[in-house]
Amino acid sequence: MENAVDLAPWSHTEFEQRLRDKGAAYHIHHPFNVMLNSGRATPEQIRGWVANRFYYQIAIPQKDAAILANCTDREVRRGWIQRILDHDGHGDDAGGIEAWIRLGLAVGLSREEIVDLRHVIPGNRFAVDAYINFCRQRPWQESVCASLTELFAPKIHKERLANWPEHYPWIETEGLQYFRNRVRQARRDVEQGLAITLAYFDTRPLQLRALDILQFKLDVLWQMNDALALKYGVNA
Ligand code: AHQ
Repeated sequence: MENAVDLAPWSHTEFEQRLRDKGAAYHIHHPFNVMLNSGRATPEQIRGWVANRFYYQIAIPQKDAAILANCTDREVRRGWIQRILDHDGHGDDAGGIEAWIRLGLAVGLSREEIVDLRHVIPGNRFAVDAYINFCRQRPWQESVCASLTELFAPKIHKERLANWPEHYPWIETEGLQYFRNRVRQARRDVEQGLAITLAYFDTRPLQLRALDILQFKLDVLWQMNDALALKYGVNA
């Protein structure tokens, strides 16, 4: 039987560190992503990745709208709504979904074949749908916690920006604008998401639940890469 001290909640510092430690399972370490960022991907594998990740990109504002719909806290909603504007666009800013289509054009896809989702494979689709449905059905605080895979996202965006121009000179640099935008936006997103998570998950059982939620979202991203590896192969 654990003693009472073991059941006390972790401090915010320790809880945050345990969330960050789960980064070991982040998709930056998936063989398909390692292949992409080490210059070993073929144009066909890159096009497959961009076309399938588009299904994730268009899911983001939908899952964020689901979180807003479930959220009863006006202050949280005032902050969270920015995520929808970031992806759908706002005013003169065409938004992240349009920037992702720009990436698709830069890697040789047509706008039509990106937006009609003809290249989206089942394992990718089902992983993304699991994330949207999680955010529709679970308490909004759990969906906020699930977004914290973005703790690890600035690194992966910076890796692409550093490596792709050298490895894939055939991809015009304007196509990488999405990743440039996300380095800043991910940092801002994480500030809000982490503060909500550290405050809401305030008992040891809730903190353990938070780690399981983060693992679920890590599995969503990992599964997307598994499906791509099966479909397009992974070059050693
Ligand atoms: O471009 C990404 C993005 O806008 C988001 C939102 C966030 C969420 O709310 O779940 N997660 C996320 C991610 C984006 N890009 C992924 C990538 O590898 O380019 C990483 C992904 C994430 O870390 O969850």
